[in-house]
Amino acid sequence: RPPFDPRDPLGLDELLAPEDLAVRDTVRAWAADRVLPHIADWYERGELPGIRELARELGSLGALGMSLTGYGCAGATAVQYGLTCLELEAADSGIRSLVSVQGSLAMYAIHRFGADEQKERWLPGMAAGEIIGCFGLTEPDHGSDPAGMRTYAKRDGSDWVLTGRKMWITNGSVAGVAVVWARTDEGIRGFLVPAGTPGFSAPEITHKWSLRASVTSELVLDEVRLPADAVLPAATGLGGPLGCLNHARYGIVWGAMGAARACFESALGYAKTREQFGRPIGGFQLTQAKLADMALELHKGLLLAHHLGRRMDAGRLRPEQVSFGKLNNVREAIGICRTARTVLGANGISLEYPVMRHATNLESVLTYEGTVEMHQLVLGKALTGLDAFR
Ligand code: TGC
Ligand code: FAD
Repeated sequence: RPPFDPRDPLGLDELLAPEDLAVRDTVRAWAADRVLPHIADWYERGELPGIRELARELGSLGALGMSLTGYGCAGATAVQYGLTCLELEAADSGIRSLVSVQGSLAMYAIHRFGADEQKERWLPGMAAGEIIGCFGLTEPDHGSDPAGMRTYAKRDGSDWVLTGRKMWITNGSVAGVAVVWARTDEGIRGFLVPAGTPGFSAPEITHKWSLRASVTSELVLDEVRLPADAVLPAATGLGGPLGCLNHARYGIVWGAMGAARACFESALGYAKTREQFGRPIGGFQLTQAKLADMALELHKGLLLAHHLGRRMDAGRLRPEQVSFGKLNNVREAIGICRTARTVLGANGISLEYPVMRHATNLESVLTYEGTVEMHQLVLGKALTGLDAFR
């Protein structure tokens, strides 16, 4: 029998091909070198300094638009993309967010719905990390219910003129191109708005207590005039942006388990060395119960992520199954982080350890890409056939 590995108690590594392991190990080594030594400091300062350099390095790793094909994209499998999200989020959710928004939202939208000229213009630079993208769907008054968006694009001759506001947009202030979803007389359409277009600005949102090492912005569109070829031709209706969300939510199914893994490992290491009442706290039954329960949810979550990845690679992944994974894994990950924090006692609230940082990051992950309640309602509708959103 193979030995029991506390890092991989179910033997899930055996599900991975050598090339999957190579991707995972490369990204893990990059994050250990480029993110982990600095992340507590970045987090405390509420900054992601060197974001452009980090984006270029992630581009060199092939992590941007990773499972897309052509235009300099790596053409990796969904499982490999998932492993990349896992390793990046084990460092910090902010780094995984940078990659999710770039690849699964902005690049994915252009790749899936764009004209050939739009793909040629934007995708190679985005895959290389030379151009950062953002994805503007949420508005100040329309988050869970994007169908009610107010941002409006009207035709003026062959031009489009966009007016409105987007809120909570990851990468917004550093983006060279914003994918902006707007209401038109023909339904919801997607527009490519280059940074610097007159009337367009992206002020950064500050005073966040979560995802502090991530750029989050407002997008202000004040009579932004765009040429006819700025619209994504193949996306009409809310199904366009929601289709992109499936891909990003899938990455989060894996990513959340990365944050959970980091917290579990921190708690396990701490429990074996921290002594109270004359012996390691890991020797107490109550601590062992916590560790066992954390390990259960962590590795069940990884198994689920793997299963969904295989389905995505086979072209058989349904949006409801993505909701299943996002709902379960983020909710369980935040539970693991909170339990890990208790194992660390007072040290659990210190930035010297990763648990509080991950736990507060996951508060955003719980909300973005569809809140817990939205995914419960998606599943509720799929189970009952009854729509409870309205
Ligand atoms: P509904 O009537 O159900 O659907 C409208 C049209 O969309 C289609 N559709 C989907 N298509 C593909 N994938 C999905 N998951 C889809 N869900 C729905 C649907 O078939 C329909 O198509 P058609 O052709 O019939 O018109 O729409 P609804 O208005 O009832 O809303 C459904 C609901 C609530 C599930 C949806 O609005 C929703 O998912 N709300 C949550 C919003 C959300 O997730 N926002 C995320 C913003 S981006 C973000 O957070 C990035 S953070 C990234 C980071 O930093 O990592
Ligand atoms: P609301 O929709 O106002 O919801 C508030 C509460 O009401 C939630 O608990 C919700 O579940 C509940 N609720 C709403 N409707 C119902 C219902 N019918 N039944 C039961 N409960 C309901 N958006 C982007 O477009 N692009 C981005 O890059 C992006 N990045 C983000 C980064 C960060 C750090 C954060 C925090 C958010 C980001 N978002 C982004 C926005 C995110 O997608 C939204 O915050 C999210 O969709 C929820 O919208 P809301 O905040 O307006 O909450």
